[in-house]
Amino acid sequence: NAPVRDRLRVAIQKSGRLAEPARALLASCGLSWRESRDRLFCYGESLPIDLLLVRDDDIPGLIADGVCDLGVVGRNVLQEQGSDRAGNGRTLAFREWRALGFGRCRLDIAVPDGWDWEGVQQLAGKRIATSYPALLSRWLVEQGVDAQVVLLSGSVEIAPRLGQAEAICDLVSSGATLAANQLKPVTTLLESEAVLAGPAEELDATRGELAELLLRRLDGALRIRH
Ligand code: PRT
Ligand code: ZN
Repeated sequence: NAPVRDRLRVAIQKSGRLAEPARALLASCGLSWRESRDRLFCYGESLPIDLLLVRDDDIPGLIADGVCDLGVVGRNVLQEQGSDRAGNGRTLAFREWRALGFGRCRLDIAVPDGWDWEGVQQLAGKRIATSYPALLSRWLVEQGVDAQVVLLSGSVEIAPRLGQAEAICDLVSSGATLAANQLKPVTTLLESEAVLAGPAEELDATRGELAELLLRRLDGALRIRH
């Protein structure tokens, strides 16, 4: 059994698109921290709520393992890892607690500019490059389309030009990256934004109360923003 913790631990991205907005949102909830020298851990000063600074991809697993209580992560990452776990028959240990309204993007299918798009059946028999294999596979099954998923960890948008795939499934915000690669978005699998993720089951009493307090302040801060 893990030792009892009486402080709440929140994982956020160390660097990247969600790092600063996540800190700013938590600061607007009245949290303040003292940073450790290695900048991986921030000790909560105003409240017993600490930050762990990590890769976004690690956040769902840290919550599932109970290393962290909460996390700020893209819905795309949370759902990808959730679908992957579900596909492997594991119980879902984390879920979305709140949508946070920043880091908005879409997970889209994009095809070469020159295609006349007639619908998802056009993807049958094609190769689709993505970093989101679980979400894409589930969507293809739902759509009844038999296509091949090609897993790439990055630079997905150049896969069609390299001949690795005919289409891609990737995050899009402005669309500039697609356009620069002669691709066009044709359908959306997921509308994403940063979310507060937490365990699927309740926290113990002490951390549960801290989480409640944080949620109340968060809801107040989010109301003011919108
Ligand atoms: O180092 P670490 O693993 O923590 O970071 P990362 O590089 O995996 O993530 P990061 O910082 O790039 O993104 C973190 C989260 O931001 C994502 O999981 C999304 O939830 C969210 N987000 C919002 C985006 C975008 N918008 C976005 N546009 N993540 C990535 N992109 C990429 C996209 O993949 C494409 O390459 O930006 C490019 C497209 O942008 P446009 O504007 O040209 O369409
Ligand atoms: Zn990442």
